[in-house]
Amino acid sequence: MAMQTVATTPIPGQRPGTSGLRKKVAVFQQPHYLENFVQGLFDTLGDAAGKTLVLGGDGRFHNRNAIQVILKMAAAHGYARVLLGQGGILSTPATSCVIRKHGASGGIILSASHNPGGPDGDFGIKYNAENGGPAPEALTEAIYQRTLALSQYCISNAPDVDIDRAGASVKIEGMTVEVIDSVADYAELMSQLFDFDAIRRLFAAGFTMRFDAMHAVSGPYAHAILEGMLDAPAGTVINGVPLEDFGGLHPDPNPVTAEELIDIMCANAAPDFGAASDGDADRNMIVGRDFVVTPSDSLAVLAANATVAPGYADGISGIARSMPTSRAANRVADALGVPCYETPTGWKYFGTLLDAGKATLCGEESYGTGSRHIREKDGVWAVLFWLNLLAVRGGSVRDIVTAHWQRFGRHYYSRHDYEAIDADAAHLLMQDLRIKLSNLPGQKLNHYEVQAADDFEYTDPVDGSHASQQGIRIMMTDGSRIVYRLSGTGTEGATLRVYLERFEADPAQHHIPTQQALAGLIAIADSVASIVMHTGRTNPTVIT
Ligand code: VG1
Ligand code: CO
Repeated sequence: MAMQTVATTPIPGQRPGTSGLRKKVAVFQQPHYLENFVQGLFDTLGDAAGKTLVLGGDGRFHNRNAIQVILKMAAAHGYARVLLGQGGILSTPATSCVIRKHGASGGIILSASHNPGGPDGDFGIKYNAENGGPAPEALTEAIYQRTLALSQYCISNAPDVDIDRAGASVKIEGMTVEVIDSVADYAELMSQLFDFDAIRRLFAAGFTMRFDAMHAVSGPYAHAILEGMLDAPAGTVINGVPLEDFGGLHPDPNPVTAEELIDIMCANAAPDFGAASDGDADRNMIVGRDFVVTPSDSLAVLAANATVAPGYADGISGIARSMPTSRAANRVADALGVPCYETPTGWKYFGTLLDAGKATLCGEESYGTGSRHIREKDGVWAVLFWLNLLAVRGGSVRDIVTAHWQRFGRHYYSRHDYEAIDADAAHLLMQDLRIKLSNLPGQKLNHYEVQAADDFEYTDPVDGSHASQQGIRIMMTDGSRIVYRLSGTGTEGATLRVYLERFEADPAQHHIPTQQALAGLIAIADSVASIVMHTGRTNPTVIT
């Protein structure tokens, strides 16, 4: 075994997006590609003596190769210890949990999350800091700058290590690799937050559920917790074995891509409760019998009922939501007398608020919900929270949500995605919109009137860091909104996201199909931004 220094040259384009560096697998397979990024990361982090790194991924194609490379580079960089998920498997929330529980200095997660996998799919790498949360913008930018100045990387020439035996401890140079159970620490944390006895009684009484793991990393967690610890019947978890290509499917838990679950939940004799999670298990979709819960509503419902769960029995200090997420959570925060923070898209912006105790629950419209228990959004956690709520309150998912609307009013909400459009055309669309902003207030558009229009900017109330150009908002006098953003997680062209929201106070008007309820705003969204003209698309590729 010996350390080696390998000459390299900078590779352009290694700037992390909303959640890490994501590229096609073929890009990551290029010589030095992964190594350059990891060296850029380690150089930026500095001295690793005495430090522990957590390492794992969502099991997608290229995961196992990348794990071996990173282990050898971590050894060369001087880490004392790596906690490695067995088989290279650790969900994003489990990584956050392990970092915090074991006092690690940070962790590397190999995942492209909800993006498809397999040899022709996507791969990704993200770094989480000591608090268990995604690296803040300043750190990811420093890593990127470092990748532009590299001339070499360091790696041990040790043989590959066996990553499949939990409990094993192997040495690479001076570094110890401990292979840990991928699920245990996380499952223990869940048992501390939720009333497992009540959920066990619910299943014992005949409550039925399907959890669609989408052949992604939530499978082992859902099996161990739902069927193992909570005695849900075998077969509750479907598609529960992680596959390198997710079975050729798109591991994104929304009603379009999780079609199998939606079909099950809409069939006769559907189970009482359905849920799905994404590639790295940080997202969740909640479904009742013939009833899909929007993520924005899910956050609001959990916030309004948080005290049913033992981990939140003392109530919540505040809520944080990403800007495009609906303001259903604000109404709950107002009723509870706690603040509701509005942050840019991406979980990294919640970290400071959680660390400072300002927010207890956080959520994004993109099927992400989480809390102070870790520093990532957490799919299985959200599902357990709903189970705890159903066990305590009784009734159906539909009952709970419609009662919530009756009390707080309903925020009709939808996101229209235009995927893989030409990147230049997408930027031009946003640029044109920015030019129009100052003229919009006061304009009458159909039966709406624009009250304000801006490009969302954010100053972190804890550390003062600033983010600009985080999404264009058009706000109407009746409280309706249209938001436009370009995605920061795609790997092909650009993706335009259009977020639509309309508030309806009158319970007699709560049963309109969502797209119909939003039809007026949808038409305005297209005409103001000239979406058809810029993108050549007459319809979105995905509607959630
Ligand atoms: C999307 C979502 C965002 C989420 C991010 C990472 O980002 O909109 O809310 O935090 O994915 O989720 P973007 O930039 O494509 O809109 V995950 O589960 O892919 O790590
Ligand atoms: Co994810």
